[in-house]
Amino acid sequence: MTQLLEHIKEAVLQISKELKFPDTSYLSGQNKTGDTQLKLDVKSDQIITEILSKCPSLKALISEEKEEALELNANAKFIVAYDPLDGSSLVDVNFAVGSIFAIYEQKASAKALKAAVYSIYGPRLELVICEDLPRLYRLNSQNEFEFIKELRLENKGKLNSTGGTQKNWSKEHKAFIQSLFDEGYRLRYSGAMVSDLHQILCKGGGLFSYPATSDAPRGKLRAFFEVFPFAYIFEKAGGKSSNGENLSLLELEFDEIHATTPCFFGSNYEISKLLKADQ
Ligand code: P6P
Repeated sequence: MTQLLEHIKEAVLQISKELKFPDTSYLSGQNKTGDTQLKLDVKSDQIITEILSKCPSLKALISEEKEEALELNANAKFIVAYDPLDGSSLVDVNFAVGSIFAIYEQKASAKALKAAVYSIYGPRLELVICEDLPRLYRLNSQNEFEFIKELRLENKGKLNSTGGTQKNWSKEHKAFIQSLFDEGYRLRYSGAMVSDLHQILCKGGGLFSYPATSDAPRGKLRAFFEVFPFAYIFEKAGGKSSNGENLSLLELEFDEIHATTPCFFGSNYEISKLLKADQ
């Protein structure tokens, strides 16, 4: 695991350099879930593939930008599923974006998750590594990732990060979201889940939601490399996750590597409130 984490650090350092003077133009193609691809999406994917492929403990790579899994070492231990540049469509407006990594042992399954990692390419380069607890690291002036603090969620937060197009929300979801605003929650939504979830983790709590919508009945966010790693991190931080009905997103199982699911991540109070509401 240590060797694999070092390769991830090398890859995110390389991507952060790429983002300093990026080519923000689009390619003609789309990825498997229909997102129009930026040259940056493909470049970030190439960087991660090239660097992580050097790691002997890696069995396979699953990427938002690859149709199929890339088989590497058949007898190796780990499978890494990743979103190479989450929120990439926001690079042209200079918003913080990031890379998300889920590290599975032997099988890509939520129950086989051993670690989750994400980077934030913002005013500073930060990295959260979660095996037992989410630990925040920041790149220092010696170009090393320096440990800053553990991330823990309070029982109740103040932030409400509301994904999806509101006109496509169910009336039940709209009523639930409004009930949080009526309690004084503050809207915090950038359109990059990695940054929106990082803010909730760093500010001690709240709710991030990307529900089933009329235009995305199975949700938009991808299970293996977006939803499962953040569900793992939120639950290790003392919070909860749900698909709107279950008690944890990590109960879900999918065969299709680009499967999506409605998802909610938050402190205990907000997820408990969600499960009592009629979603
Ligand atoms: P919407 C970015 O493309 C992404 O995959 C997530 O990072 C983000 O939370 C979501 O899509 C934004 O989707 O439909 O709210 O613009």
